[in-house]
Amino acid sequence: MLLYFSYLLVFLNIKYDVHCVQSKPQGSIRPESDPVVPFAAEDSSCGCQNLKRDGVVDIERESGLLIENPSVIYSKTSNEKLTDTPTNGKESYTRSEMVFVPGGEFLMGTDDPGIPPDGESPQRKVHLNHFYMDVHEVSNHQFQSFTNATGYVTEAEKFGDSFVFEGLLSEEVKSQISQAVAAAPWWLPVRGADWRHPEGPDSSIADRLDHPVLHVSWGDAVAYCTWAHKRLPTEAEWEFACRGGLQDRLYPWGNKLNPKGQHYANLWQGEFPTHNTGEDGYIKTSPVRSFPPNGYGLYNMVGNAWEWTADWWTVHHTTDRQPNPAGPPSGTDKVKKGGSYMCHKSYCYRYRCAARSQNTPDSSAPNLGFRCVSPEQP
Ligand SMILES: *[C@@H]1O[C@H](CO)[C@@H](O)[C@H](O)[C@H]1NC(C)=O
Ligand SMILES: [Ca+2]
Ligand SMILES: [Ca+2]
Repeated sequence: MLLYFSYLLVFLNIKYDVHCVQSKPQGSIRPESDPVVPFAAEDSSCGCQNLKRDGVVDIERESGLLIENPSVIYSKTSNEKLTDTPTNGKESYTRSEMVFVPGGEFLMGTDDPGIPPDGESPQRKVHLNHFYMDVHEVSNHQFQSFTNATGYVTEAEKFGDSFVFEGLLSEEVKSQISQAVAAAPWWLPVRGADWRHPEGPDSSIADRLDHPVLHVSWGDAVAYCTWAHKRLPTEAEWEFACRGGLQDRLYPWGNKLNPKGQHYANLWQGEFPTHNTGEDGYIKTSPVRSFPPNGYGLYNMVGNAWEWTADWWTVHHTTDRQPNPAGPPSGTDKVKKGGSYMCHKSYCYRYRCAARSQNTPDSSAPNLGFRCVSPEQP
């Protein structure tokens, strides 16, 4: 914690200019050679990760939500498909549509890492068996089917709180919070914040049932997938799926972030952290079927919500060809992939297929969800 604090002090002088920090898994130490440089694209100090229940809070700050009237330049053509989420009938929600991902050999990671300390490199040959994957992030409605059927209580509900951005909170909720996280004052542990109440007790998912479920821990995600007779993808499966059949490209659709001026993912536009223009149509999450799907028919692999994977975190990878790699046998953090609606290149260039980040398994956050896979058609 002390060590962590010393990193923070680098940033914490100017309120609202502070954007993010990074903490390493407990016990590990940031190497001297790993510069802490905010606002650089290759910045390793991006805080897209690490909300920890021991009080170490660390994630990109959603200060854009403090803006009262964001200009929403709705990108119609890129979002045309967002309304086709099946909202009639529980069945379509409970049993998510899945697509076939063919498997085979692919190049995992990159030799041109955007954020070297994240262990994006080396690029390495990986062979995967085929599998089926949910076409979109697990939605609130789907998760509700699960909890209705099983009575499952999420970890955030058991803990009684989860982290929420200050900018998202109502004045009433804010006024009731006495404990802030000293090291990261923009993150507040909010009593009663959970998947049903993403911004605290006075918020609701009623108007976003087709958005990704949030505030779910790794264990919650595993419980859901198990219930659905599925499992979490390995990091390799997730990355293979993200690439959509393309080789060595940055994004699921290619190398250009905005082909023909269109948005292909729910990210952050504008200045981080002061202004989220919402140019892609969304300041917060978007429906799980928004934006064009990739070559395998998968929606929002990058952006919208981060997605848990099955693997424990490591930054050390063998260059030997690996068949169906599943990560280290143990660890402290789980790998998450894809970045979120809060990612901007200036501080969180992690909305690339090779990019990765980590959280402790009991973490829950307002920008972290998941989707499941299955070896056979369920
Ligand atoms: C879950 O149960 C609640 C309360 O009975 C109901 O309103 C809701 O529609 C149910 N959701 C699903 C997905 O079945
Ligand atoms: Ca957005
Ligand atoms: Ca996603």
